[in-house]
Amino acid sequence: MDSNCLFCKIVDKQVPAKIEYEDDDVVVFHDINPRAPVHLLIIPKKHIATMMDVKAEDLPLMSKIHEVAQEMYHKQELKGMRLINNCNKEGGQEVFHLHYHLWGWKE
Ligand code: DGP
Repeated sequence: MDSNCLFCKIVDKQVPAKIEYEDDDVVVFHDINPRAPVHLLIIPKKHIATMMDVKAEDLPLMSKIHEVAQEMYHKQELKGMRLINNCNKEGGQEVFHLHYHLWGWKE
């Protein structure tokens, strides 16, 4: 855990969030500023700053994130979704803890 990281604080329940799903590796919560009818953030519990910091040893975690995205698709009864990662400031990243935006549409 990085004590200066907002999303680590959400993982640690120091900062409240509307949590949709949690297991040993991953947390899913609603984005505070939704940009789609369903806007979830899927994050690893492990602090990884950006997608470019993902290592080969993290590949099972990346696979898990995709599995959880599929689960959220069914749970939210979506008909379509986008899974988006903003990488680095120039790529629009504001929070430097790896996260995937799940934008979903029910119709
Ligand atoms: P990005 O630009 O990809 O780093 O997206 C960061 C997202 O995090 C942005 O859509 C807003 C969301 N966000 C920022 N602070 C909070 C917070 O305290 N709680 C929740 N639920 N979402 C947050």
